[in-house]
Amino acid sequence: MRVLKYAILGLLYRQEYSGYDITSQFKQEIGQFWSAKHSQIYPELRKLVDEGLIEFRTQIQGEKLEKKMYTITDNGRQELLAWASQPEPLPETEKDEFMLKMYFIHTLSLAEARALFEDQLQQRRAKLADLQQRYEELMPVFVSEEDKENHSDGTKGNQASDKVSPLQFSNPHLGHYLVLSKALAREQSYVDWLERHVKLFL
Ligand code: FER
Repeated sequence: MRVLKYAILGLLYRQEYSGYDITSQFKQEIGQFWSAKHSQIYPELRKLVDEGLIEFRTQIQGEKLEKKMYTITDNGRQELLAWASQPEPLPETEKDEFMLKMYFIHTLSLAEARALFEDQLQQRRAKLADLQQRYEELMPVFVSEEDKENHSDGTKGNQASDKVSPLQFSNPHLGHYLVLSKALAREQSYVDWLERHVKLFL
């Protein structure tokens, strides 16, 4: 399935973007949880135009530079909704090469096993810290307008440490919040598991 097709339609669902904007979105945001080959984006845009799912207008930039600004068509919106509303089967088992090494842990000496395990713990902690930082940066947009009004005096709520979902379905950042909070939960659980077992190697 051309999942990239839906990722592009999803981006264009809310607003107009240039090919460059779409590539940036993949680098900065979507690419954090959905890897795509950036070289595939322009061919995919061309295909979507041919299929009538998106269209573009040419915008003049400066003296002679032109850029294509893409928008979704009604057909594109329909295809996106047909895809997004479909129940999603579980993905194939995730390939975590570290876990394969764990399965074969007895190929290593105790010291080698400890080094491998501790290195993984360090990397997972760093990743968790990055995600936590991202979450705190985004906290202001994750808080509903209603909550902002209620707590504008700063007496309670709106702390990044409030890990309860402050969002309503109507919040346009709900999707981002869901993806990011899932990543946080996953990394926290990975770190917890590593910390619980590191003593096996001491
Ligand atoms: C983000 C930063 C990180 C984000 C997602 C991630 C959607 C990570 C996701 C993952 O590791 O699964 O802003 O936004």
